[in-house]
Amino acid sequence: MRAEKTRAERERLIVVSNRLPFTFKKDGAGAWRAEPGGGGLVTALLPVLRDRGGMWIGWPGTAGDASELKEALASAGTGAGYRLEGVSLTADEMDKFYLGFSNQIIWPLFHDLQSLCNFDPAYWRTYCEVNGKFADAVKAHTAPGDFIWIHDYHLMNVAAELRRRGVTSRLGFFLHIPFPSPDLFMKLPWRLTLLQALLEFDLIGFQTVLDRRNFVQCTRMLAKDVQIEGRGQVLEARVGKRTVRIGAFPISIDYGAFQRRAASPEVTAKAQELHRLLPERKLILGIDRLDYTKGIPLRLKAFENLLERYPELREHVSFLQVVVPSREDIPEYHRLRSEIEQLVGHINGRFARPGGWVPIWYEYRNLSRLELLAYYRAAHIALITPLKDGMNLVAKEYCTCSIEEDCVLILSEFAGAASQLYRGALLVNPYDIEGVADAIRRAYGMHAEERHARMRRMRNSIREHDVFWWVDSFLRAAITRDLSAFPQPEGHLEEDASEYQLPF
Ligand code: GDG
Repeated sequence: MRAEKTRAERERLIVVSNRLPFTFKKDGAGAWRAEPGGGGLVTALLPVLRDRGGMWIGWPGTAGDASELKEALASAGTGAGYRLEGVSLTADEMDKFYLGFSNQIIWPLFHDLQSLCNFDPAYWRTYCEVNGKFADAVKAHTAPGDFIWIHDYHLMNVAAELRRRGVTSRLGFFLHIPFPSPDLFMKLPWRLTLLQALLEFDLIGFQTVLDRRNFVQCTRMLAKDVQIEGRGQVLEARVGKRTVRIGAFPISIDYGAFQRRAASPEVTAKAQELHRLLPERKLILGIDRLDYTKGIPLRLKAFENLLERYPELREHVSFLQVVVPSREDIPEYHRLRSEIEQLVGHINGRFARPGGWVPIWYEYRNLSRLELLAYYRAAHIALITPLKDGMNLVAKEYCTCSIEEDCVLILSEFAGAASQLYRGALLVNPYDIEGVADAIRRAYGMHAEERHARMRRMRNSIREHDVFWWVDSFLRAAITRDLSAFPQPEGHLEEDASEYQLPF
């Protein structure tokens, strides 16, 4: 163990993601300025990157030549405590690699929405080229012995491109979105190449055992000579002479930081202000990026169904739906926004009372951190009903910020978070409009004792398996020799559980 630790400590950690954890904007004088992006991933990786003298490689967020940003990258890196290296992408590459292959093929397909895919072969070609560009950057800035951790569906080909360039360093990959069942993965015209590319990594991490099982099944169907064995959190695949580890590592949040900030006087005051606006009413909250996977129209229909079937709840609940702008360059997202806004107008038009109650408060904007936490703290019920979601951190953040433990989480059984929070949340099928309406009614009438017990269970689980646990377990899975140290984490669904066996 000691020898393994020493080896791990010596290795630099190189993180590679589509976007760098900073955004770069020009100031009034025309100089580039870096603004740090928040987020649990950055927070969790920061101590490791600082200790090991690490580096983050990614696209800086502006089309054009990253060398223009050299100074801004260097000074942002000095401030952050790790190096930043930019990968330049042209507008055409962004169009075909990011908006095209990543977000019009992989994103819908891996979220079970095959009918929204646009299988344009030009997208695939550019995806391969851009993954090659990332591999060039990784090769140029790393040394043998570094541990290279690549993130997410934009960069699934990078290991294959690195091996082609002779890089022998150990490579890890984490998929933040779900991995689809074979029925869906088989639709992908480039399925075999992509699967073989993933098997070039040394460790492949998924959010849940269900995603890992889907990957294992696809591998068994497409790559018959690969033997996969093991139990617990991490399995092993024999790929020729190599061993590839395949694990389930549910991502999480910085529990301590969220809880502390939620308890701050500013957040408390803002949450109380919201309660004053809603006397005698329960606040139901939905917060999502604008995305068709988040199930917003069906959720609004479920709320309408609630008001229709349970008129006694009218004027006693208000639904605050925040939609955060996202991927506005894709036509599908425009259509979705119009659909949501029409539904909100329709439902408010049907039930609102002049000068009085408005059933849905709708906000289409980015919230500040303070607003976000105040909304979490103020809401009596969170309604998180994605059609499919890798994990869904909003669910974990909501529970963590509910420091009085006196509220209810309604959660889609198709969110990765359900495999961890199923004992505390009210699980729903987001396609079942009446079922979701009934869950809201149940949450509304739930006794305080049950609310506390459920919330405490979820908060304990999130505290125990926070984002630092996630980073640590992924990195240990990459280096440890003894996989018996990786039983399935307690309280998470097991390999043989399917979403249809969840307790309701
Ligand atoms: C992908 C996978 C997986 C949201 N609105 C505002 C805001 N947020 C923050 C939340 C949360 C994050 O954005 C959203 O995280 P999610 O997990 O819900 O969703 P995706 O962005 O789709 O992320 C997902 C995740 O990767 C991690 O692996 O869980 O399944 O799809 O942290 O707090 N933050 C601020 N203002 C907002 O208006 N400041």
